[in-house]
Parts: sequence; structure tokens; C-alpha cells
Amino acid sequence: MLRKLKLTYILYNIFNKRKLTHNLKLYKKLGLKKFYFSPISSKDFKNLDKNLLNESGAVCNLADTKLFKNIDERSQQSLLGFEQEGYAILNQHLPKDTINAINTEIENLLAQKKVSFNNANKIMFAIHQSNFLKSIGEDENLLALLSSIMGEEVKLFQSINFKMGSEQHTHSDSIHMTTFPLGGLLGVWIALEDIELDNGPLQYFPGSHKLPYYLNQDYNNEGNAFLLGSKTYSAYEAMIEEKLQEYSQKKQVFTAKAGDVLIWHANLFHGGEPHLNKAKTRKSMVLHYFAPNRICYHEITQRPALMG
Ligand SMILES: O=C(O)CCC(=O)C(=O)O
Repeated sequence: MLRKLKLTYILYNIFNKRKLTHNLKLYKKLGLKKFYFSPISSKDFKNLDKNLLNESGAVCNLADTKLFKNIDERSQQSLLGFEQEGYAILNQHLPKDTINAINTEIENLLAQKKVSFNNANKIMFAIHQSNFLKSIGEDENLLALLSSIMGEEVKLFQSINFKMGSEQHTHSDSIHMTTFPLGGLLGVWIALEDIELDNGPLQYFPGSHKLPYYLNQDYNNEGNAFLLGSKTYSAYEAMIEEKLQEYSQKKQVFTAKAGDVLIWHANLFHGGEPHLNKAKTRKSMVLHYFAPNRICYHEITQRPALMG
């Protein structure tokens, strides 16, 4: 019950002021009467003009970025198709020694108990415990490439490390890391070892980013002034499953070599395939980037995002 009370989150937010003030100047521009700790969700934006937040700033053209110029032609073609497909694959982007160093860093952080697996078998925010991991996510060439894809500046928000496949049902990250205007998020998925059909590869649905953004109102989860919506996360997953059928979306599976990278759009449907051979690991790292010129929040719990 406490998890459905908006007050619970408000109290939590009050003690995290430093990480939550980022939305305030944007609320002001939109004329939204909110405090840094107030709940926020798509319901608040229903009659608002997204053009009021149009501070995109100058970013480099994709083809002019250093990273684009230095990758192979297949990866360049994939990047050029991002707008159409909603994803791009950079082949063998990270060298073997970097991959080994990331895996060693995670082992060390686990041994030192600086990070741990949560109940979904994920290590959240290891970038907050390791300057080395943070530097991978904040590599200036990667940031410049991602900003060019977004058409505005992006900032590293979150990391997730996996040792085994997530087996996560298909979803769009826009239900977890939502922005107003919509679309201000990118995911970067890095294979930290070779990943085949039997160790839980990433799955994704090319072109699905062009489907509507499915948010609380689409599965009757808006709640009221005091309570969050009452639906479970599996109700969201069931709705996405229905949409995949309704729009005949075709799945692809990312069997990857260590060092391969897949970048996805904020609304690309994706998830984890079953991890069939548990004798094998599936080491990977996901980095999520927000466009800080947009309001960044979590639609389901209606919480502003904690920007570290
Ligand atoms: O790595 C996976 O299996 C899925 C990851 C994912 O869905 C995510 O980070 O949003």
C-alpha cells in the first residue's frame, strides 16, 4: 500500500533535493506549479505546448562526429538508418582490453561490496562507484555521437550491469525513463562477452519506435491526487504484447561479439531473450542517457529522475 501512496515518494524526494532540482527551470517555462519533490507524470503535460522547451543548442552533424568518421562502413550505415529503424549497431566498438578492464572492475566492485545485484539480478548505477566505468559512459566521442543522434545535448544518467540474461519482457524505456517532450532518452547496450542464442541475447523490434508512446493512461494506470495507478507492471507488459501483435512487429535478436554496441531510441521496443544455457554467463552493460533540456522522470512512480 505504501508503494502506491504518492506521499511516500514525496518524502523520499524531499531528502534528495540536490539530485531533483533539474526540472525546476523547465516547470517554470511551462507554467507548471510544481516543487522539486512534487509527483510528475504525462497527465501533467496533457494540454501543454512542448515547443515552450526548445533549447536544443548546437550539436555536430552525425557524419561530422569523430566517432562516425572512425568506425567501419557497416556501422556507419547502421547509424545512418537510426531514424528509420530506431537502433544502430557499432561493430567491435570497444577493444578487447577495455572489455576485460570493465569485467575486472565489476568483479572488484562486487568483491569490495561497493555494488550488488538487486532482486532482478541487475547491478544498478555502478558508474557512481567507479570513475573508470563512468569514463566509459562519458567518453567525449560517444557523447558527441549520441548528442548528434538526439539533435541536442545528452547526459549519462544510469548504468545497469548484467552477469546473466535479463529475460525481461518487451518494453519501451519511455515507461521507466520518461521525458517531456517525449523521446529524450537513448540506450547504449554493450556486449561484455560473446552472446549467442543460448545465453539470453537482447531482443528488439526494428521500427517500433514509431509506434505511439504507451504511458500510464494507455493501461489505466494514472491514479489520482493521492495514489499512483493501481496496475501492476505485468499489466504494462501485457499491453505491449498486445501492441506487438496488433502492429505485427518483427523481432530481431542481437547475437553479439564482445565489444559490439547497440544504441536504441527512447521508444524502441526491446527486452531479453530466455537465457537457456545457465552454464554460460551473459555479461553486458547498459548506459542510459537523458536529454537534460527535457523534463526527466519515471512515469509509473511519477517521480522526477534522480540526476547524480
Ligand atoms: O539486456 C537486456 O536483456 C535488456 C536490457 C533492457 O531492457 C534495458 O536496459 O532497458
